[in-house]
Formats: sequence, C-alpha cells, structure tokens
Amino acid sequence: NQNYDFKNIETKWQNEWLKNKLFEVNEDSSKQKFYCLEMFPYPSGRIHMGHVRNYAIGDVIARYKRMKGLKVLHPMGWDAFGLPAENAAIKHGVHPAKWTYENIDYMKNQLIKLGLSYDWRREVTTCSPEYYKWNQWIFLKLYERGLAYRKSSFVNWCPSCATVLANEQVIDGACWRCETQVEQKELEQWFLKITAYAEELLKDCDRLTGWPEKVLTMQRNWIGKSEGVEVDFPIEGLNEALRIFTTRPDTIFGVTFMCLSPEHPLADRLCEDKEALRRIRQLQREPEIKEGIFTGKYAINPLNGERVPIWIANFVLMEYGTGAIMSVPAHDQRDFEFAVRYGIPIKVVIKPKDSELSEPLNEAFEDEGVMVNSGEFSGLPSSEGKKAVADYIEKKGLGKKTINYRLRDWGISRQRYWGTPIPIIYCEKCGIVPVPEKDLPVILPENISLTGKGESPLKYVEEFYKTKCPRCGKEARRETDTMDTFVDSSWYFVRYCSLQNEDAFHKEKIKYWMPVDQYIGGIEHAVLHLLYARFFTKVLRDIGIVPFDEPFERLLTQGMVCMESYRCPEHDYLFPKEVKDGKCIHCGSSVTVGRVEKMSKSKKNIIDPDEMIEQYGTDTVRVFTLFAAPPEKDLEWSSQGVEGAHRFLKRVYALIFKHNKWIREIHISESEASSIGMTEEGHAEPAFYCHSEPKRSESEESPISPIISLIHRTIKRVTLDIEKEYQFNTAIARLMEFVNEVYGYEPKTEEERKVFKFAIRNFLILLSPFAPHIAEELWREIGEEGFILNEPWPTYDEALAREQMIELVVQINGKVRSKIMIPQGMSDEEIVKIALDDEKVKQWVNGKEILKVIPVKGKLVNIVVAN
Ligand code: ANZ
Ligand code: ZN
Repeated sequence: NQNYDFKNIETKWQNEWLKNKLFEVNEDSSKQKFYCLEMFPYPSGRIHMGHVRNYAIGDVIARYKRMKGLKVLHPMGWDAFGLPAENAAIKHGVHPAKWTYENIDYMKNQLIKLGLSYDWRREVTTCSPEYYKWNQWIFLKLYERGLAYRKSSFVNWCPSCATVLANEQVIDGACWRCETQVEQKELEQWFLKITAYAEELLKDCDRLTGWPEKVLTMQRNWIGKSEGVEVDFPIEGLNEALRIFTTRPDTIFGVTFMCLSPEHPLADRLCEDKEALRRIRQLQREPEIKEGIFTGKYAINPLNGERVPIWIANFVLMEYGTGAIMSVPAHDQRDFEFAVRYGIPIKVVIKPKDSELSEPLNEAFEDEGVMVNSGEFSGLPSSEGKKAVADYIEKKGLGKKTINYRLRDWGISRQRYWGTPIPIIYCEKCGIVPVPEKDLPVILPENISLTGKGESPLKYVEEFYKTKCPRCGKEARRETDTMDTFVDSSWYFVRYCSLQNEDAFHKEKIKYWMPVDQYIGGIEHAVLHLLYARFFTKVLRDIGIVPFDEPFERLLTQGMVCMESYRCPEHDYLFPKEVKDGKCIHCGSSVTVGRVEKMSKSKKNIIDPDEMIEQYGTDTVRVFTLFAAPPEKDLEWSSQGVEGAHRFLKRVYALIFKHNKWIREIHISESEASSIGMTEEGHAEPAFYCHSEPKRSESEESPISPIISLIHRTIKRVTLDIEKEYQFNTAIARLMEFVNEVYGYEPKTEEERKVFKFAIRNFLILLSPFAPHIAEELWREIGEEGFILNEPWPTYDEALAREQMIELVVQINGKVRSKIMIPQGMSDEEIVKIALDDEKVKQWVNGKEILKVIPVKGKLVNIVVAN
C-alpha cells in the first residue's frame, strides 16, 4: 500500500506480536537481565496522557535493552483495590468488582493498542485473592516479628471520604484526594512498624545513586532524623516530671513556658477546664493559628530552678518526640508567636557572635551564636553549648541524649470494603489471634451493601465476621477493617518475577530478575509508595524471600503532560474540541486561554489518547510524546507537534516506498559489507571492520561516502542519546535529520545502492523502539524477515561516525582574527558561542564592549566591538 495506512498496520502487528508471543520472556542464566518497570495504574476507567507518556518511555527502554541483547522483564498490572471503585458502587449501584474488572478489560486493550511490549502472562491484579493472599501472608510475618501491632490512636480522618488517611496522605491539613479539611478521630488501628527501619531507610538513600536527587531529599526529610535530648522538668505539686524533647539544649536557660500536646496523657490531669480541652482536641494539627490553654500549673527548669507555666497547645504533636516541649520564644519562631499572642515573657539566651540583639525582638533569633544569661555556660558558642548542656544533663541524670525520627509507624487500617481483609480474629478468651497461614486467603465476601458511611461495611456481613477462634474453637469475630491499598503496591514488583500460576515468591526467579533496573513513574510517589516499597523490600529480605536491600536501582520521574485551558464566559471550562478559532462552539463567545498546566478533568484541558490514536495512530502519539520534551521535563501538548510527528512518519513511509522494490532485490556480500563498516547481515559492526587493517587504510585514503558517514553518525547519536539519561527527544531529532538528508537522494551505482540499503536498514532498527509498528511494516517492505525487535541494536564505527569538520572564520571589525575547526551543521547560536569562547577572539576583544555579533551560514561570525 502506497499510503501510510496506520490503522491496518498497527492492528496487524499488534496481533502478530501477541500471536507469536514476542513479548514473553523467561529466565536465561547465560544472559544478563534487565528489569524495566513502569508504575502500574489504578484501573479508573481509561488511560490518560500521563499514562501514555509513562509507558511510552518504559517501552522504548525495554525495546532498546532487548535489542542490546539483554533479557528484558517488562510487566504490567493493576493497582485494583481502592476508593473510587467503592464510590462508583455507591453512586451507580455496580459492584466494585464488576466495575474494576470491566475497567481493567478496557484499559488492557488500550495498552495493547499502544503497542507496549508487556509479557501479559505476568499480569498482576491486586484485588484478586491469588494476589491479596500474599498481602495477608506478609502481614502475618510482620505480626510474628512484632512489626504489626494494634493500638488506639488519633488518626487523620477525612469526613468526605469517610476514611482514615496516613500522614503522607494529608497535604496542608487536607485530604490528598478530595482536599477536604482533615479531622482528628480516636480509633483502634493496625500499624506497621516502618520506624524499625528508619535508620536503614535513611542510610541506604546514599546508595541510590540512580535516583533523582530531589526524590532522595524528600525521602530524607520525610524520615527526618534529628538528634537532641530528652529532659525531665519536675511538675510543681505533683510527684512527677514532664519529659520533653529538644534539639536545642543550648537554649534551656531561655525557657519561659512548657507546652503539651492536647493528647498528652498528663493533659487531663493538669487541665481543669475540660470544655477547653475538648475544644482544642478538635483543632487542626500543624496549624496556621497557634492556640493554647494555660493549665494553671507550673514546672521547674532543672538547670536554673525557674518556675515556668505549663500550657496545652495545638501545635505540639503527640506522635513526635515525647509529645511535650520546652518553649523558648526568643529562639523559636513558633514559640515566639505563641508568647506574643498570650503575653508570655521572652528571654534572650543566644546572641549573634559580633553584635547585640535589639530588644524587644520582632522575631525569634534562630541562628547560631553565643550563649548568654546561661549561668556557667554563658560565653560558649551555641554549637559547643549544645553538646556541653546535653553532657551536663546526662551527667546529672536529668535526661538523656536521643535520636528522633519524624517518620511514624504506618497505620494501615481502613474502614473500607474494597481492600485486603486483615487476617486477624478476635476471641473473647484468647484475644488477638492471627489467622493460620493454611487458612489464607481470608476472602473478601461478594455480598455487600455499601453506604459510604464511616464504618467498615464488613462489620455488617455476618457470614464474614462470624467465625471460630483458631485456638480455642469458640465463637469469635474477624477484623472487619481492610488494608491501606499502599500495601498492595509495596511488593507487586516481586510478584512479576514469576508467572501467574506459579509460586508468588519463587526465590530463584526473584534472584534472577530483581532488583528492578529501571523504574519509571510520577514524582507524586516520591515519599508514599517509594518509601513503603523500600520498607517492604527490607522486610522481605529479613524474612528470607529476597536477597537484596533495595528494590529500584534507577528511578526516572517523568514530567507532567500539560496543556493550556479554555474558558467560556457562558459555559465555563471547555474541552479543546469545544473551541474553534478562539470561540466557544456552543455560544460563539470568545474564550479565555488559561496558562499551560497539568492536564486535569476539572479544567478540561485534556486530550483523550483513544481519539488521538484513532486520528493519527499509536506511532504518532508515541513519537510526539517522546519528541516534545526530555522524559523528566514537563511536556506541553500541541496539535502542531502531533501533526509534525505524523508528517515525519508519513515521510519515512514514503521514503521507503520510493526504494523498496530495488532494495528487496539487493544482496550485500561479506567483503562489500566490510568496506562500509558492517557485517553481511547488514549491521554496522566495528569489530569486523577494525580487525581488517588494510581495508581501513584504503578507506581512509578514499573519501568516505556521505551516506555511510551519515548512518554511522546517526547510530552513534541515537545510541548515546538513549544511553545518556534517555534523551529520546534528541534521538528522534537525529532520526528526522537522517530522513531529511536522504530524502532526495537517488543512489545510482550498484555500490551506492548497497550502501543505501545498509543505511535504510539500520535506520529502521533505530526507529523501531519509538515507532514500532511502522518500523515493523517497513522492515518487511524492504524484504527483511522476522521481527525487528529480534534484531541486534546496530553498532557504529567511531572513525566513520566522525563529524565532517569545517573551518569557522571569526572576523572582528572586518578583520579575520581566528579560524576554528568545528563539526559541520552547527546552529547559529552554537557557532556564536564557540566564537566568543575562543581564546584568540577574547584577546582581540580585550574587554571592549561588543556591539554586534552576526553569524553567517554556520561558518562565519562577524563581531563588532567599540573602539
Ligand atoms: C526547644 C527549642 C528551642 C526548640 C529552640 C527549637 C528551637 P526537629 O528538628 O524537627 O526534630 N518539638 C519537639 N517535640 C515536638 C512535638 N511533639 N511537636 C511539636 N514540636 C516539637 O524539631 C525539634 C524541635 O521541635 C524541638 O526543639 C522542640 O522545640 C520542637 F530555640 O525545643 B525545640
Ligand atoms: Zn479463642
């Protein structure tokens, strides 16, 4: 077919690939492996452009590594438990399971239509009992080791989602999903002791050299190690002390009040105003406005014997340190604001090294300085003072040095239906009894009525909760909460190592495939998912399942897919389709164009992948998303860009069809192959070429054919662009350049034809990871057999790939002042930079003002300087 019929081509090859099991992979100990993983999607209904981008990046890497000769594991699955399924059930009356599995069906088909090279035999669906059984198994292992425990605590509660949120899921005091203000609620909950691994999780950040620095910084801050001291402040009139945690013992002489968290066990005893206490407990934590109540009681500063009032304040967290603090308003901004608000004295005990503080202070002085008003410690620099005071406190038995982590244990209980049942039974006689391993999985019952109220739906399903105690056999009750779905995604990458019907923890296979060599996903998971996955990996290591410490060698966080939004005065936000020539298609009003930002349903600045594929084909969509920006940068959607990508592929198609008839007929012999730097099969092959010394010198004498040099250069550039930080955008630009250069070329002699065939053949291989369907189609068109994915990645000859050099002439005020050798084809911008950086040019300019710089045709730069 002379026309680029992408629809037929794409369906045809997708079917062929599946039929021929092209993407199925098994272990092969004689070969090096490469595990390429993209974050699995939540089956929300449809794939969006963010997915397309994520998976296209992964697919190029997987295909490239495979062509480089590695065994590539490239799996996909579904993060299938979660709230939206339940909400859909409440809203539309469909069962969460039905909703979820239908979405999976639809989305799987979309992924296949994107030409993604997944081994579907490994598909993971977290809501299936075969999968969540292992969530339960891991939970039991954690329980055995004391790493899963139950406690009553205040939890973040989203009244709108009617569920508990992990601290990680609360952003600026609001629910990460629906942005409702989060409240505090007391609940019995199951916790996983991630804090037991805090130090290792922190330390191993240093080993993750293949991770973006900003993700590591977020993880380190999240773990939040801080070194300080715990100090006991005796409470006046009570035979008890108030233990506080501070990182600034050097400020202890400046304490003017103490603060307890509203949840502190002493709060009830110290505070008589129960109503005020009740009120403060409802308040938001980590608040904008600091609120407090004075208890009427005093504590004694153990260092100077001063009496300081005890307050209860909403900014003190029960979960951090000891839940109580010594407040030093002169040197802590939060304390300062609180003191100003409530008229508490402010006492300076640190002053700047070389100046005085003017009092009263306008704000806290938080920097290092010199201790003053601090008894025998006065005069010490505060950094030394920290240590000196801490040592003194320890020596006098007033407290001890401690390390605190901001990281808190992971509360996993959710009052939800669509999740993994927690495998625990409560018996009146035996207490908490874990479900025996042999009884796993504890199956989520299908018959359920969902109300969306804050209680676990399973509480009302008698056939579920009614059970026998595994220990004494008496009537008992099952736990009716389910697990946070982040449990599911904390180990799914291990499950992919074996096939669906195989052992979930197949040690040999895990040893072969793990760790993941390249993980690709969104930056939004920088702390939540990525920290939990690291935690689980360490737990699985300690259980003896996985023989390594870290799950993800390299991490790529891809940028967002962005687009401008459109707004009509009548119809509010409009989909791009609803705008024609700047007008709303419904009412004709002019639309306002909003700024370029992340595609989102609420702003309607979205492009549906299905529609794009329908209109332009998958290869175009892939090439556009990969070409428009480097993977880690944000990408702006542009219809001209998509048109451009499409035009490029049409041009490739036309190029091949201009030559396919004769190309098919040509055979290249071994000796001919070596003279153009390739093997008989047509691959560029430096080894072969380099070993035949005489031929090298021959070809160095005669000028190299520009086509040979072009293809070697293209192979080199594309390969290096992929190897170096996956710069697919420039790699594709090279391929476009190649097509431009050869488009009008007509090989005449037999020799030229052979060279040209060689070039075209290699070009198609280079194109194939980006646009696999058209590459496969054209591969057959030029008479090749087999799948292009099974071809080895071409290598290049350094000598042949060398740039053609030209002389760049630099004139200053009309006189030639320097001549510089540069590669041909540089842009004006590049030659200007080279010219201005040249030593000779600098000498001639000699600090004079440059009035004008005029680049000419890539080979001359005129500089005009003031005299
Ligand atoms: C006295 C002091 C004086 C403090 C000063 C700071 C500056 P990081 O670095 O995050 O560990 N703090 C301790 N426990 C707290 C809690 N449960 N809720 C809220 N704040 C708490 O912070 C440690 C500091 O945070 C501690 O040191 C304490 O205030 C406060 F000039 O003690 B500091
Ligand atoms: Zn029992």
